[in-house]
Amino acid sequence: MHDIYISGTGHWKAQHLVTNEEIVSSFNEYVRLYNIEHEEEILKGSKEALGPSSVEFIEKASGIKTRYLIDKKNCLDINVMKPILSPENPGKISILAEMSIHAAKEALDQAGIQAKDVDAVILGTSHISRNYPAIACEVMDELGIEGYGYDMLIGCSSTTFAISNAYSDIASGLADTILVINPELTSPHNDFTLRDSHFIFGDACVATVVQKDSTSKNRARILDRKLVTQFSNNIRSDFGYLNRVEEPPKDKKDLFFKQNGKGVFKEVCPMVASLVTDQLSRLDIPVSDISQFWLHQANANMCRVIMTRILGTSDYDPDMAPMILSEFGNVASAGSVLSYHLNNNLQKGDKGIICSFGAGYSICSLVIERA
Ligand code: CO8
Repeated sequence: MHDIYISGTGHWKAQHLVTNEEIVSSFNEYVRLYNIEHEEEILKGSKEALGPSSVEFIEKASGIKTRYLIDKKNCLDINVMKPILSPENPGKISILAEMSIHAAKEALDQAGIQAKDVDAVILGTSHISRNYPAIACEVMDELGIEGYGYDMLIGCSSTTFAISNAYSDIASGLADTILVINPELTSPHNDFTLRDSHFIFGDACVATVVQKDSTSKNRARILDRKLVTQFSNNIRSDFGYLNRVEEPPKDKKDLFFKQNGKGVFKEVCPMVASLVTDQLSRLDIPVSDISQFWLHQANANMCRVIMTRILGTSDYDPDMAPMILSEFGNVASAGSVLSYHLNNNLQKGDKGIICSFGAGYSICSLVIERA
């Protein structure tokens, strides 16, 4: 059996930084005007008044301070409250492919290889912009990669599950080098008029080179993978091709990302902690041997609860579990690998864990060792 490595990672982030102050100010103005416009119905009790958002709530409840969005102006414009993008068409490169290529080039550079060395592209994401042709095929065409490629979706674990697929393909002899790409353009699917979630998401992309017998100076050997899914409606998106034929049709608002955030928090934290603890015990690796954890970036409190359960103490160095979400917000499946990409302090022989958790539910933990 050959050793299989993460030999390089790369990223793309949207151009515009949006602060909590900016997003709250736009939301609260939207709320003020909504409540004036619907004053009569609110007084009659046929409509509920909307409540204001607050910077203090967001920072305390989530740990998020800023996020990068692809179209700040329109997301904050109270008459628009969404990004506006030009139509996708066969004559131009798609937006997801564009983000992907940017991140892929950095990952290839870091791995010290070229596009022609890649045998396959696995593109995992929470939302895909079209059904076919696969964005992976478009990326391969643009970069000059020959072989096979496909798109896959498993919510916030799309990145780690894609890395695991790459590992399996390499282990089985199907490929030697696989480029995993995870574009997460979340803002088109986020309801910026909803107080519970208007602040959560950011737009970003990561790419990872998974490779047999890598000689990259950045390489980390994948020691183990543990994956689990458990069905839950607590994080749900009903947007899909059946929307067009549903009778009665769904209200547009029902098609966005929706979650029962408290339910997710309560159910997922113990699942993640026991999955990682069981994995380490099966591998006979004491938790004290793990130098860093790059956890899914959904909520800072959630990460702290999970770390406390895994370590058995809340007294740990924050660098052990870097929190990029304060700057990037929740970037769906890109979060754990983005955290690894930006905060990898492993020295030769050190071990770390990349762990995602999210919609599905879906959880994946990858134990790695710096070579
Ligand atoms: N400002 C002020 N008050 C607010 C706000 C706000 N913005 N939002 C809610 N409140 C109010 C609530 O209405 C509530 O009031 P009341 O007590 O009167 O009912 C009160 O504050 C407390 O609300 P919550 O109980 O909901 O607050 P929490 O402390 O639970 O925090 C969070 C809410 C931040 C959502 C938290 O529950 C959380 O982060 N949970 C984890 C969720 C999670 O991990 N989700 C996974 C995310 S999904 C994902 O990662 C990928 C999905 C795919 C991408 C989708 C792209 C769009």
